[in-house]
Amino acid sequence: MPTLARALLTALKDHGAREIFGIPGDFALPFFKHIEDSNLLPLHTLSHEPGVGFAADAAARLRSGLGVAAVTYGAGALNMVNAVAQAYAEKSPLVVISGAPGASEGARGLGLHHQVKHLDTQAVIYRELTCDQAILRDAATAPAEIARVLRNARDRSLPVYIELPRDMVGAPCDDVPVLPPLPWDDAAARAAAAAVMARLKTAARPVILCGVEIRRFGLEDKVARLARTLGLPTATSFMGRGLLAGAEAPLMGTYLGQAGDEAVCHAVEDSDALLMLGVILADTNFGVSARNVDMRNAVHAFDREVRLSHHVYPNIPLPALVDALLDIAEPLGTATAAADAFPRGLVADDAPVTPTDIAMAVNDLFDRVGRLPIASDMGDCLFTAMDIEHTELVAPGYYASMGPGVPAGLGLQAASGRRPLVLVGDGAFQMTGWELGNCRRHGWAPIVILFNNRSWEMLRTFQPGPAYHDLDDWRFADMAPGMGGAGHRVATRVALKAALDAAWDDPSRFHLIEVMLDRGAISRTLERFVGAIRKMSVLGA
Ligand code: S1T
Ligand code: MG
Repeated sequence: MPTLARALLTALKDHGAREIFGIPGDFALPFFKHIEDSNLLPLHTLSHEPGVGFAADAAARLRSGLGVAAVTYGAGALNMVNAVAQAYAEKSPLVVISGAPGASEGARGLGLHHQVKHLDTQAVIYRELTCDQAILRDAATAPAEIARVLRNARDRSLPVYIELPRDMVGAPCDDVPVLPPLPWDDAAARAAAAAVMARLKTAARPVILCGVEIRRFGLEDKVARLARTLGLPTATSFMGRGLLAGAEAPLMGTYLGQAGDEAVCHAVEDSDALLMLGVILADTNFGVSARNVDMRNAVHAFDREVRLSHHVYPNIPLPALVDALLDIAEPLGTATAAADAFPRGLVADDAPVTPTDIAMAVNDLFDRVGRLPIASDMGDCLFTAMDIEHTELVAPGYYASMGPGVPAGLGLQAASGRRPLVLVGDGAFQMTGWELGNCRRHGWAPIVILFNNRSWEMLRTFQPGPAYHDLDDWRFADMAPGMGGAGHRVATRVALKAALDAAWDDPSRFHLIEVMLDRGAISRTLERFVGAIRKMSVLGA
């Protein structure tokens, strides 16, 4: 009979996990020993738990499968709360495994190190960040607990929490079963699909809007086929950026309200039957809409529910709805993909660099070597990414935390073996960019473009004036060699192109390209985003 640790590791692998990111602590050392000895899943340790959570979340998003973050009790797990919150808000199936004190340790009447108010304070906090939890105090019930929790992570694409007391790691434990998918009523899925199709048929301007759940449930090819069959104009939400990239679909582009392409904005907002598949109804997806989407005519399929004006079809998983729609889909239009309008052809001269130049340089590189997966942090780098060729993009498009950029890039390379491009601002790099120091021992070699405007520039666009937006010039590129990488500090377009080419030509280590930007030099998307928000005067003083 295997140990509880081995049964858990085998179950993670059986449910699609392919690696573990983590930082141990004394409450987690017995489990980490099992991870290494069992060799069931590779272990990638990093330097700070926020990075562990962001990296595991990115691996989950790229693979549309489970990401795993293993940490110690208290200081470790609570350090990772923000990253898990982002995974929850953005529907990423992140499995958090935390070590914990053994059953008898609390009985001595002493406060335990890493304990907060009570021994279960951490579990109480994680109940708010996850869709299911298991505290493995009994090896007899552990297999069923683990099976239930991992099925919820997989089928609901949300984080889950597993607490593993250190005195339980070696307990004999039965294997963990892989449960069948959460059940649903196929007749209800077909009824919902029929109602959706009837709505689309009677509409004059039906449009499809694609959101993150399409990626989370591995539905891109099916949705591309659905859009092609229906022949309807199709856009992605801000968070859904990069979806259907490379799939043949009548893709218009990314809907960014008034901050984005005008034709896409009008098509989505003027639609009398907007079919939203897997879209998070959030301010970053719809916050700068010129006109609110008319939800009375819209269809919203999200979080295992289909809403069609005032009708609600409960417990309809998105995959079931898409399959049912594919069964009855017929041509309703003749939409075709929009011509590629991404800026290309960087003029390699001595002019200072702007964010749009960075997008151009990246598009030119992609034309030359093929597309790279991108991890973007929060800041103008994410808005600049809207001008980059469609490719896999992992970014905090809704919860909008700073910090994921570099660790998510490491997660992308660990999960895919492909060299990623990371886009990050100087403020965000100050938070988690130092995880680059772990690349050498893991054999990772991301190309990192650091937008160094010596500023919290995005905040300054919201609130011009205060000096607290000013940051110092940390000369990040100078620090790269000491961390095992190469650094380039560039201030002109010709130097940017040379640095990007040199980085691509050297896959042996990470390359940190520190691009000096003037304060006030922002992307056109951020400019339009802030302009639209100003018009809505939600920024206050
Ligand atoms: N802390 C964390 C963890 N996440 C955040 N999103 C914020 C604070 C607020 C915040 C922004 S954008 C921003 C902050 C501080 C400045 C980002 O600076 P930098 O990385 O240098 O990028 P850029 O100069 O392009 O703005 C969002 C609005 O919440
Ligand atoms: Mg900045």
